[in-house]
Amino acid sequence: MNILNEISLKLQQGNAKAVKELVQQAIDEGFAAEEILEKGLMAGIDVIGEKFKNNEIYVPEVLIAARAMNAGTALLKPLLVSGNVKAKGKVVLGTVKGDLHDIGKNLVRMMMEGKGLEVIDLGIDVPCEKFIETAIQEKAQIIACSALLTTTMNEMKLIVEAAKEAGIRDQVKIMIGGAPVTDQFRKNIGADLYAPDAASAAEVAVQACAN
Ligand code: B1M
Repeated sequence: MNILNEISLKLQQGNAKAVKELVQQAIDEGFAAEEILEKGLMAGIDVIGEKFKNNEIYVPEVLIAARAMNAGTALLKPLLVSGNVKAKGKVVLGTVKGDLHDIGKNLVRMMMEGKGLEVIDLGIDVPCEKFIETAIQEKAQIIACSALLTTTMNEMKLIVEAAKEAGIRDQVKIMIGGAPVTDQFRKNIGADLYAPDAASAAEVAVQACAN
């Protein structure tokens, strides 16, 4: 079996130790970090998501798979984040209130840092006020919000409104992303930037900070 398929399979089995070993082996064999991420780790977690949706597995299994995913991404981090890059802007990043999903957000952080942006990561379940307060204190150019649930993505609209109320709407760009989020949703809520994945999130953020 191809090593990337093996990574995907071990991740689905929640075997963090094997995932770590296989990811290291794939790195040593010369696979690109992006390929290991996409075709190994992400392929595996997508199968988990599908099974979860169909009630074939439950939260504990998903959590164990998420732990294995994190073990794999930790090894990829130094390869995805290149050093020696000068900071080009400041981003306040977090997963919105009510939402505990952080694997995608962590990838966004990795990629943004890799492009030289300074990222203040507020973590998960971040209330709207915290995003605004931190953006003001830190004079950030971008508030970047991640949401994985259709029930929590509406928090993003509240963040746009809160930025208006706080009088910082013209000083900070609001960027949104996460599996259920689309560019149409961005337009609907009046946010500025949308990116479908972590790599483009970093590119879009760098561009926005340069403007
Ligand atoms: Co949850 N969960 N989960 N879950 N979970 C999903 C999201 C779900 C789609 C599964 C399913 O039904 N198929 C479903 C959501 C349905 C919906 O709303 N439409 C779901 C559900 C229902 C739930 C619970 C409600 C289940 C329950 O308790 N009954 C519950 C909610 C808890 C809460 O948040 N309040 C729950 C819990 C969990 C765990 C805690 C067990 C665990 C999270 C662990 C963790 O994150 N530390 C978990 C997981 C792992 C998943 C799946 C399987 C995987 C998510 C993931 O990490 N994907 C997920 C199914 C799936 O997505 N296939 C599912 C990999 C990650 C790299 O992708 O986060 O999409 P993603 O990030 C992408 C892009 O979206 C983008 O970049 C990344 C790729 O480069 N991106 C951005 C992300 N943020 C961005 C921000 C940007 C730009 C791009 O700009 C700022």
